[in-house]
Amino acid sequence: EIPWFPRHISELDQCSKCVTKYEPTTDPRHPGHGDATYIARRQFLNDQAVNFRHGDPIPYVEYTKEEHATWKAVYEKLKTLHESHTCLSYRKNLKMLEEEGVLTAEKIPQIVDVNKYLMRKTGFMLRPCSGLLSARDFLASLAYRVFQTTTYLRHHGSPHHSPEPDLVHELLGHVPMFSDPLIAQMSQDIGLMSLGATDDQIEKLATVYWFIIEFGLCREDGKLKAIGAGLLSAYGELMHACSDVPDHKEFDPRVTAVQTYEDSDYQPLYFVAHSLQDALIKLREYASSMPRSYGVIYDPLTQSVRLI
Ligand code: H2B
Ligand code: FE
Repeated sequence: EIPWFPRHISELDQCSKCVTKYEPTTDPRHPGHGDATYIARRQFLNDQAVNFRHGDPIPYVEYTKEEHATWKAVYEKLKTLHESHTCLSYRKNLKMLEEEGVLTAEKIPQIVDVNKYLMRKTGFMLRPCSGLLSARDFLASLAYRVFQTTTYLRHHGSPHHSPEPDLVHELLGHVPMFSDPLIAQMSQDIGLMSLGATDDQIEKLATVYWFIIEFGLCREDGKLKAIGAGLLSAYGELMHACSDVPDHKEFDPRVTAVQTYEDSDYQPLYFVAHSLQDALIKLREYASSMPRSYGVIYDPLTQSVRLI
C-alpha cells in the first residue's frame, strides 16, 4: 500500500499541513512570545497563506517600516560574511539577484517578483505557506520544484536569529541557491524520492535535506564555505560552521541519512561536499539504491508524476 501523494502540482493544495514547534503564543523560546502585535501580524500573514490555492495570484504583502528595517539590518550584517564564508554559487547568484533589483537591503521583495526570476533560472516557484510543514508535505512540493515559503518576518528584537523559518531564511538563504541548477535538481530529486515513501524513508530524506540543503558546506580553495540556507541566513551559525569548532565529515548520503541532528542549537557536526556537482552525483547514486517497488517519472510539460 503506497501512501497518498500528489500526482499533479495542483494537488500540493493538500500538502500544507503544519507541525507546531515554536509557536510565539505558547513557547517562551520564541522571540515574539508575549508580543501581541507581532503575534497578530504573524497570524494575519499565515491566514493569507493558508487560503492560497495553486493558480491563484500570489498575494501582495504590504510590509511595515519596521519589517523593512529588520530585513535591512540582517541583510547588511550577513553581507559582511559573504566574501569569506559563502560558496561561489551563492555569491554569483546573489549578485545577479541584486543587479536585477530582486533582492536588495532596502526592501523586502515580493514573492511574485522572486518567482519571475526563479522561473527563468531553474523553474523553481515559491508558494506561500503558514509555517513549519510536515517533512512529507514539504518534500512532496520539492518534487514539483515548488518551495513552500513562509511570509512573516522574524521578531525585530532578535534580528540575527530565528527559531523557525521566516522570510529572511527563505529569501536570503534559499532563493539564491534555488537559482543554481544543481541545487534545484538536488532538491527535486529528494522530493521525487519522497513521493509515496515510508515514514522511515521520509525521515532519512528529511535528514539528508537538512544536512545538505539547510546546513551543507563545501570546500573551495581549501576553505569551508556554506551552501546550506540555514547557514546562509544565520550570522552566528555561519561563522561557527566554517570554524574549526564543530566536526566536519565528508558528505555521503548513506551516512548523512542516519546522522542525528540538532534543531534548537548550532550543529556539532556538518557534512562537507567536494562540490555541488559531486553532491548531486552522490545523491543520485543514493536514490537509485533506495528500495522502492515502483519508479517515479516527472513530466515537466504537464507538471505531473506517473508511476512505472
Ligand atoms: N517547512 C517550511 N515551511 N520550511 C522549511 O524550510 C521546512 C519545512 N523544512 N518543513 C523542512 C520541514 C525540513 O526541515 C525537512 C524536510 O524536515
Ligand atoms: Fe529552510
